[in-house]
Amino acid sequence: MLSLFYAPGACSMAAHIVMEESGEAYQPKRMDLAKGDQKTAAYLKIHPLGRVPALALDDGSYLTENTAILPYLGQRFGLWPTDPLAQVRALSVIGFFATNVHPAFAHIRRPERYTEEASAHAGIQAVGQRMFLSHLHQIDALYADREWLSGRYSVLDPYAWVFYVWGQRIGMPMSDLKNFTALKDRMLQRAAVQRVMADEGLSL
Ligand SMILES: N[C@@H](CCC(=O)N[C@@H](CS)C(=O)NCC(=O)O)C(=O)O
Repeated sequence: MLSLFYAPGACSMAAHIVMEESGEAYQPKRMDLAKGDQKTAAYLKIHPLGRVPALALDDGSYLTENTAILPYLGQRFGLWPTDPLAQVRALSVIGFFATNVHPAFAHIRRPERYTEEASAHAGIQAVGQRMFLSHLHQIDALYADREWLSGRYSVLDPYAWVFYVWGQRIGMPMSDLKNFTALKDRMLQRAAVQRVMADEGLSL
């Protein structure tokens, strides 16, 4: 049985939604990031960077990084494209999310990751705000002509949804992003998303 290490409101929301969509029994392992659950010696053996998500696989080994976890779960649960070109396009989107959109948000929320000079934090956060907003517009454009990023619902959509939640949380002008807001509304109709929101204590 799979186990998912996740934290409320974190990027692990994507994998959490996918697990709930799957209908497969799994062990949810809730982490409290504020308390430092991710920095315990036991968890650092699972994820040496001390981050969520992490997935414990059926054979007892672990998988880390959204770039690997989401394609793995997508392939396991039929939430991943089957056409070879569509598959690499999906990887391209996941790469964009993991290496551009998420780090832009980290510049805002975790400037201490980027400098030891507290006086430089405001500048890093300002750059992060600009980058994150510009990426939210890029995501909005991706949804301009489609309901789901891959043509049909896939792991890409819960991952995109994470950034909508974060944008809302930090007061970005999310309602200006009509296509992305429509995606958010479609996601809110899904029972799996409703269950994850209830479990993680989220509201939108
Ligand atoms: N590249 C990683 C990023 C994971 C990550 O940064 N997770 C955050 C939550 S969104 C975390 O665990 N932060 C805890 C910490 O920094 O102590 C991935 O995509 O899986």
